[in-house]
Amino acid sequence: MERTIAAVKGFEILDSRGNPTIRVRLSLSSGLTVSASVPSGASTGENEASEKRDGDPRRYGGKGVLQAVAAVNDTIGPAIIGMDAARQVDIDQRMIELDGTPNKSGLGANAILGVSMAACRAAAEAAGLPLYAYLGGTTARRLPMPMMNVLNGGKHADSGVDFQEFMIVPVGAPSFSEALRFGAETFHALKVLLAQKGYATGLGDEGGFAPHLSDNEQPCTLLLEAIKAAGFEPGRDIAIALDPAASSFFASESYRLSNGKSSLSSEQLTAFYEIWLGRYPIVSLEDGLAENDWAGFQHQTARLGGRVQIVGDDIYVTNTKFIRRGIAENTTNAVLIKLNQIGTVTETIAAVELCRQAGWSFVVSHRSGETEDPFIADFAVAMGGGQIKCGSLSRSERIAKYNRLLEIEQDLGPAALFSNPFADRA
Ligand code: 2PG
Ligand code: MG
Repeated sequence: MERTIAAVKGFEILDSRGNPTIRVRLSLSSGLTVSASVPSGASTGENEASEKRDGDPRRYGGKGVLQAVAAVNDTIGPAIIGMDAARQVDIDQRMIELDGTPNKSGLGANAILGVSMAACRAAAEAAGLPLYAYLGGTTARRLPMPMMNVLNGGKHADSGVDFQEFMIVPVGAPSFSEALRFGAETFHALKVLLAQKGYATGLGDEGGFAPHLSDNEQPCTLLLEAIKAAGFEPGRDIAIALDPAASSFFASESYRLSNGKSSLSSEQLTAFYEIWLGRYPIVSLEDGLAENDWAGFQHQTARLGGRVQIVGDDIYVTNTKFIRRGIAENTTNAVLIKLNQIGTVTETIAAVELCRQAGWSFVVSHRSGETEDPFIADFAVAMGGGQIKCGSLSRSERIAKYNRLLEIEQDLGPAALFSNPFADRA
């Protein structure tokens, strides 16, 4: 059969931080060859599927991925050669069995995901369909609202700001391409503003600015100023989304904010966010609390969930086991979806399906260490959830996703849908 997997080859490439990651090239018996590349996080959840790194200090400071490459070439390849590339569930299941561990630490989630994505892309191409239509069906046509991380802090920058991501969300844009324009114009206005105020305009890991600021709130006021300077109205045209990534400043049972020199309980931190909701047009709050603070999240969702989207990232790690608990306990009202947190396309789609069943929203997401592979752009359209976060308006590994979404918008023509996912919360 033309769709039969004929060859699988993994090798080391570099990600956007200059660290090794894995690329898989997969060929079908028809001769068709595709590749897929795996991203890597910095603020990782402790329950994420395990990314295999060599730990050999003589290569890339221990970050080499030659063992994961060997897993692809010596173990996974021989086991899936001969399989139909369109049998995604079977291929993913076969790799899970070969791995034999609960967190994919046997072969490495990076090895497994590279093959999973490559098989998916090969099957789409063999079917003569763009990836978004292959995965999402012929009626997949919703372009996602982008959340664009224009100010980077936390583990993605060296800026003294505890909170990791300050994102702009062009809720008033009529189309994806206009949303991108709103974002880019605000990004440029922000640069001018930072320069005028004497701040550095160097970039953080996700392509947003990373100035040294005096506290965690200053980024929000700067965003408001930049939105206005670009000629938009905060709230109506462009709203704000936050990912404090609170696991990264949680220690010894409290939240430690370096700038304020304060140590807050989970309820105090939620009260702090509540004040911000009154001051800024915030539509989405991701990882406002730490990954094991289930009770804190439940309280936060009860208190703020009617006004703002409460997104769980590190707490769920795209794993249906944790998302199911979250749904049962009303822990949040939305989930961040990252393919490499769980390690296969099949399991990522299962996480999305669980959100859909519960009536929860979900946000398809990049990692802070990315490659030029735009897989998640197609994936977001296929899943139809209407939200994506893939970084700022600079750095090609981020722009690759936006440009692919522009291409999909062109492809769909007048059939494309785009709307404000937060309209009912306004
Ligand atoms: C996050 C991600 C992506 P990282 O926390 O949501 O922005 O960061 O990839 O470093 O985990
Ligand atoms: Mg996050």
